[in-house]
Amino acid sequence: MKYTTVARLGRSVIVSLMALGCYVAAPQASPVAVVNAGFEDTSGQSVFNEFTLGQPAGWNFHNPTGLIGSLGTFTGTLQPNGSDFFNTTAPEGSKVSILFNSERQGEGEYGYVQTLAATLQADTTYALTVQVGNIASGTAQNGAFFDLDGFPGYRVDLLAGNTVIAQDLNTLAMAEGEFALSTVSISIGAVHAQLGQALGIRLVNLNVIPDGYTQATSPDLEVDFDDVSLSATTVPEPATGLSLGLGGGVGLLIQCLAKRRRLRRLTAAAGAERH
Ligand SMILES: [Ca+2]
Ligand SMILES: [Ca+2]
Repeated sequence: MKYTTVARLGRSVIVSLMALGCYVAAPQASPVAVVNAGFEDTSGQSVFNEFTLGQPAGWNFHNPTGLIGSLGTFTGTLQPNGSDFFNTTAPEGSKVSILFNSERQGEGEYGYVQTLAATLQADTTYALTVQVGNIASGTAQNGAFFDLDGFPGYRVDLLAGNTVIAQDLNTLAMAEGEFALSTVSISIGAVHAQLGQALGIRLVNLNVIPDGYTQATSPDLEVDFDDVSLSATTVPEPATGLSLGLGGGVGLLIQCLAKRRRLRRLTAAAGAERH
């Protein structure tokens, strides 16, 4: 059968389904709550020039090699002014999170992790987006110069329980002073080993020394994150969705017609009983 014929038939089936009142709405993406998703809540942190230093509210540390807490490693936020460090202001709100170190370059990854209230659901597509920034060298408000040449790499993990179910492993390449949007998505079917386990988001500075440097000569290494967003879209059951193929659409049309015939028979029977 030619494609155009199939397409025409497909349209006819959909139009017929709608005319018969069998229309099924397209699935809608629902936001999944993330605490302090834009790092604007700096409560508990100390102010240092255009930075705040400490642990962002709602986020725990991912600290497998103990970098966080050691000399020269700083977490918290930066308020980019659009000229120093970044070519723009923050992608969301006025602040971005920082993962900075100047002493332990190349000694393992570190970052932030948040366990969400939501749990992994069957028949659902998840989409996680995060702005990732490659901070440029610059001078802070107190006149201190920071050499931030190069980029140490990043990773964004979507977790269920302790298991990574999807990730972006450093696929973006940002110029100095630029942000780019990382997207991680996964469709969960009827069966998955982590169903019901708490979802989580992990944002990582890979802390890899840029080419051409050693630890002794390495610039300070920093990755910035902002505007974390997770959505969940329920995937329709195969028998009821409009995303099914032509054969499935015809099947649904037949089901719908049969249902209408049954209703008509019941209505006629009820009418006959009343007379
Ligand atoms: Ca922000
Ligand atoms: Ca840089």
